[in-house]
Order: sequence, then structure tokens, then C-alpha cells
Amino acid sequence: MIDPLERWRELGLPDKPDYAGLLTYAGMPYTQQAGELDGVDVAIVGAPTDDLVSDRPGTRFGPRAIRAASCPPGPHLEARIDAFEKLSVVDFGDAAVVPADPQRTHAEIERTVGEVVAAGVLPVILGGDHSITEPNVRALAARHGAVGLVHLDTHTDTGSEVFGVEVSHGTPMYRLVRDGHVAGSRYVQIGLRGYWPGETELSWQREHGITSFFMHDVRDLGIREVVERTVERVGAGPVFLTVDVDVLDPSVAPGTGTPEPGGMTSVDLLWACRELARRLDLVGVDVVEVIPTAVGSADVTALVADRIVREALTGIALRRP
Ligand SMILES: [Mn+2]
Repeated sequence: MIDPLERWRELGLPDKPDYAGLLTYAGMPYTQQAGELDGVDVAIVGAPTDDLVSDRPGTRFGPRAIRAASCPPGPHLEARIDAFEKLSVVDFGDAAVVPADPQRTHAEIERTVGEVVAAGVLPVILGGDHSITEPNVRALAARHGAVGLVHLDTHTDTGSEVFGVEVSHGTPMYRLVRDGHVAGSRYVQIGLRGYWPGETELSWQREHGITSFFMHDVRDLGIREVVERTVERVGAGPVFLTVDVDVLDPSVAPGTGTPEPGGMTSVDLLWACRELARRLDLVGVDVVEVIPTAVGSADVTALVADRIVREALTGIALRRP
């Protein structure tokens, strides 16, 4: 285990500056050894791949940018808890992605997330395009059986193909439900809008008992009611939380592959992530589709992605006795 803060601690300081030292998530200790996950609560895993996008590429730079945007730990002012004090969090590094070989890349993501899951540790995966949710959830379903899914996104990602391609960032949810890794009755989508998919996909969703809250539902019901109904629908049992940053309005998070105007505010999204993590039995989280404009803490989309992880960790910490 490597502690990036070690040299600063030797000076009697509690933190290192954000811009210095080994780049790990929130300056957390770094390891690639599954044997060192004993007693760890949460492991951050990077999945820097964007070979399967249908539009703008660049999410391969997401994990580094989110790590760079992540500030040192501290107490959450509203929740009055420091998730990094309450939870043992490590950075487990990146899965060994192979450029232009999405099949091997997915196998490596599933293997790396699987190591975390086998150690009884909750994985938080930083994408990468949304296709990574398939290996992420497969690794979890291998241990838990079919899981519930809360999916914040502009798009349903339930196509059986996109441009005739079956493994794409537009198809992971179709494949996960089809293959029995996600229970349709415990699957809730939040924030849908725009011009895709069509009636074929939507009627397939209805057949599988999938619940959809469109962006107009978020507007009309309010985020509190939408979260309340989501918690009710998903119920008890293992749940995966997947957040595509394009659920946010592009004015908030312009750095993403398929932006769609008319989206959520970060105020609503961040609260929802914390509340869902506090109330549901989360077994894993991913944040995807971040295309940073620059690898540094000034990138607004990477910054909001970091805070999505923070809020989820805060909720998980609040759930622990
Ligand atoms: Mn998506």
C-alpha cells in the first residue's frame, strides 16, 4: 500500500496540496494488490476506455481527470460526516485496458472489479464510456445474483444494437437485463429526455417491468419525490448505482459524449446520489461519460463527477452505524 500523504505527514501536516504527490482519488492510499483489501470498505477503480462510443470520444481521459479534480477529504457541511474518516477508501488503480480491443478491455475491467468484489469491498468505478457498466455489473452479479439498478442518464442505453453494433455504450442495460444480471422489476431510470430510443426499446422496457422517470417527471414531481418512488420501487437487496454525467444539463457538464439540453442541475443530482446511497443497499457505483477538457482541477465536468462520488460515499458512510 502506498500512502501519497506520507511525506507531508512527516512534516506534521494532515494533507498534501492537491497538485502534488501521486495522483490517487482524493489522495487515498494506492494498491493494486487484492491481498491488501482486507478491512477496506470502498475501492476506486479506473476504467479509461472509449472505444465503444457512438459520438464524441474522449472519456478514456475521465479517470485521470476525476482523480485530479478530487479534493482532499473533509466533513460534508450538510451531512456533518467525513466519508473518508468513516470509511476506509483506497485507490485500486486502473483496469488494464487495451486500446482498440474492447473485448479484452471489458474482460480486464470485469476481472479487476471482480477482485474488489471477491474481497467484500464496494467498487466505485470511474469511466470510461457507459459500456463499462456491463463488466462492472457482471462482476457484482457473479457474487450477488441479479441486482437492482438505479440509472441516472439522458438515455436508456437499452438498445439491442446501435449502428448495428451489439456491444456499445448504448446497449449495456439491454444486455444486463437480457442476461439476468439486472432484475427489470428493480431497475429505475431517472432523467430521460431527447430523441432516443424509439418504441421498440420502450416497449421492451415495459415488458421487463423497468421504471422510467423522464426529465419532465423530475421537473414536475421534484427530485425528492422521484428519489422516494425510486427507493420504494428498488426495495431491499443489492443495488448498483450508475451515473452518466450527461443526465446533467450541458450548461453544467459540457464535457460529455452525447450532450442533451434540458437536464438536471448538479444540486438535484448530488443530493439524489447521497440520498440513494444512504437509503439503498448499494453494492457498487460507477460514474461514466466524462470527457475532460483538460486534465486538471479546473475541468467542470470532472469536478462534478468527483462530487457525485463524494455524495455517494457520504451516503454510504451515513448508512453505516
Ligand atoms: Mn449512458
